[in-house]
Amino acid sequence: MARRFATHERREVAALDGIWDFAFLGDADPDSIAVDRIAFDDVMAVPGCFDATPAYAGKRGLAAYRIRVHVESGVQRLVFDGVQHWCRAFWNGERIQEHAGGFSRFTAETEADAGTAEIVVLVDNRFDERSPLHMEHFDWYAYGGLSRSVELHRLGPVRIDGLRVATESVADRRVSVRIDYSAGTATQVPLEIECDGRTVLTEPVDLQTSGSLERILELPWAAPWSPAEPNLGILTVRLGDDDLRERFGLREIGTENARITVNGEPLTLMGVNRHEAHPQFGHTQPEALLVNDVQQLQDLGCNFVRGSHYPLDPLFLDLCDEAGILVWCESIGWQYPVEHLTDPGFIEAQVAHIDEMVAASQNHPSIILWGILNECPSWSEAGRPVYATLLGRLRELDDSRPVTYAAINAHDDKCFDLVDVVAANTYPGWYFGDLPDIPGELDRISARVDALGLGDKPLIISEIGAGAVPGHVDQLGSLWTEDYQSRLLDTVIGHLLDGQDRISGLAIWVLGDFRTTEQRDFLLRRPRGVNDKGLIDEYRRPKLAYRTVQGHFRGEHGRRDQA
Ligand code: ADA
Repeated sequence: MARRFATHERREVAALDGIWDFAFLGDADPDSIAVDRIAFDDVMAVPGCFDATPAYAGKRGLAAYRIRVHVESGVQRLVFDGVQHWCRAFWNGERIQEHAGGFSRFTAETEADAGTAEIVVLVDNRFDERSPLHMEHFDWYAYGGLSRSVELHRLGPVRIDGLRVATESVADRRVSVRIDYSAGTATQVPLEIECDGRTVLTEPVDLQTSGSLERILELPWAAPWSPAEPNLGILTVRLGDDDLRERFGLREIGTENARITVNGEPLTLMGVNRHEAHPQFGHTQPEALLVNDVQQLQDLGCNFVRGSHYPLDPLFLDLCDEAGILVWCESIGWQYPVEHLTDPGFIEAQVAHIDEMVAASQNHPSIILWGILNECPSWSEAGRPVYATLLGRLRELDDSRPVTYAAINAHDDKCFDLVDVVAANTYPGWYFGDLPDIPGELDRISARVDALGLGDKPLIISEIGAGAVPGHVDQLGSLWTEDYQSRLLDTVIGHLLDGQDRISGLAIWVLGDFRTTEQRDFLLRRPRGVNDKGLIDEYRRPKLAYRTVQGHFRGEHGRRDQA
């Protein structure tokens, strides 16, 4: 997959991105498909979303993708960076993997003889019980397809399955490294770790059939990562004949006096939410689009972006690491009903998805917050155990970052005590009240959090905004005009800059316009079928509010002024 560094030097890796054979099978039941008899009558780009192309626009159903590859004998690992949103993978007709849930990396393995192999992936974008994480009422269009890159890795008997690099101490330039491995049998192999071209460790290690190796490394030359100085290091691990490279940043995230800190420096987060969507590419994020988006985040003066509402493209995270943009990364969720949240199958799927999110993204220094379950029933007693379970899982996997969720109604919320950072979505001046009500609403949220005895926790307004149909103006500056959106955001940011310092983070809803669900009640509230609360439209053209926000963010809260 397109990354900003090579992830392997020794391991044989083939990028399978390109044009695959394609067939749209529509309403078919995947269990009834004879994979060797599919009539592949079309082609499709990988990565890509078939239902964002003109020929299959808006289609829901089963689709089949096929590619033929030449392989040497041995264990083959397919690495999928994201498939929307259910799939079943076949290797020469044999089923090797099934996966539900888009936006997260998973793998499929098989042992193969040398020769040409045929890989077929059945992909389904329908909403049903096979995909408990995806629901039709979400306020975004759930595009289908092999939406992110696919790679084929050839593995030897000893394989590195995962690598975690975590800062132990910035002052002492110390990191901990955990290498997850598997080996056919118990064996002894050399372990070498190199950082920034210097060998930092060489030793023989005894491996079991699978396990983890943990080491502490001193890297006296390494410069810390911060938003102002986003210094990055590259760590190469070689274990037997396998290897894995990861990029990391030496930095510590904390919370202190109701603020998030990076390397002990308190921050005010000023930024936006961002969806990974484009009218022509669906959830696929072409490299040029990612560069565009990061440039616009920088141009706006954002030091913060919330990846709403699912795990992010690895290349976007690479670019944020380099730009020093701080990221809130969250698991998929959007107003799941209580019954959904309390279903054990759903919880199991969320835990698996969180595990995949953390495994794929944990080494990005730009990620300063893990989040879960956007706007779900954290207001209900029934929801509380789910929040406790999922936040607990995040802490278990990674105790180096604070955890949070965006609450739909801060005034009734019942789970704020479970998080490290409190976050509230609110739409004064849009879904309720008028422009003059905005300051009072922000102050009331702050007061409620303090009244709960949580005055020491940072508080982020994780969504706030207004719809603006691109180019729409009128003499009154009424709802849906660019002018109204601009005035609303001016009022919000103006209040926060005018001494409201209880709130230490803001993520405006939203960077770019994006297509919403096809559900009729939604469409009636979303002109053009688009959620148009963007500062830019879906083709990234700035609206009036872009300049307003930029004026504020680049002034007192300019990105480079932080940390
Ligand atoms: C919610 C939700 C967003 C979006 C927004 C809106 O806050 O979290 O995903 O739907 O409302 O535009 O109404």
